[in-house]
Amino acid sequence: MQTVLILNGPNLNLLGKRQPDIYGRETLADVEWACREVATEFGFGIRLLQSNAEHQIIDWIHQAREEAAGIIINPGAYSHTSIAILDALNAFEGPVLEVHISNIHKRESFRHHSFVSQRADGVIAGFGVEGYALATRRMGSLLRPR
Ligand code: DHK
Repeated sequence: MQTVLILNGPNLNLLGKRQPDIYGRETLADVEWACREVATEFGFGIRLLQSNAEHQIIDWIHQAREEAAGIIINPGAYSHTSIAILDALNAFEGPVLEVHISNIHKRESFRHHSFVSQRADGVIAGFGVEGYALATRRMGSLLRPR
């Protein structure tokens, strides 16, 4: 069975608790549950991971080269700063979808640019945590074109 990695960057371990007015009250465990349901429908597996460390996210992307069919990534604040994560994603050959829970374009100007968007095959922003399940659905279409 193919696996899709769902990678989450810094502070997303606090999802559901931090700034709920911006990020909502659902947790990463809720996100995982919703994505697994969609992935099962399409016949692939998911592995949801979170780290506050840039190097860990890069190592997971490198591992994905051997182990994953696609990557869904919310790089958190690293979206706006990390050329290293962009470079790692450029070394991955499968589809990459970028998720932001909030609408980064409606927020501070330093959030408007994402390095990762230069590699992403699609970007979802401002759909709340529902964006992850939507990205998982899109990943299903990309992995199994009808
Ligand atoms: C999450 C974060 O932690 C922020 O640093 C980004 C993103 C936005 C989100 O909307 O999911 O700027």
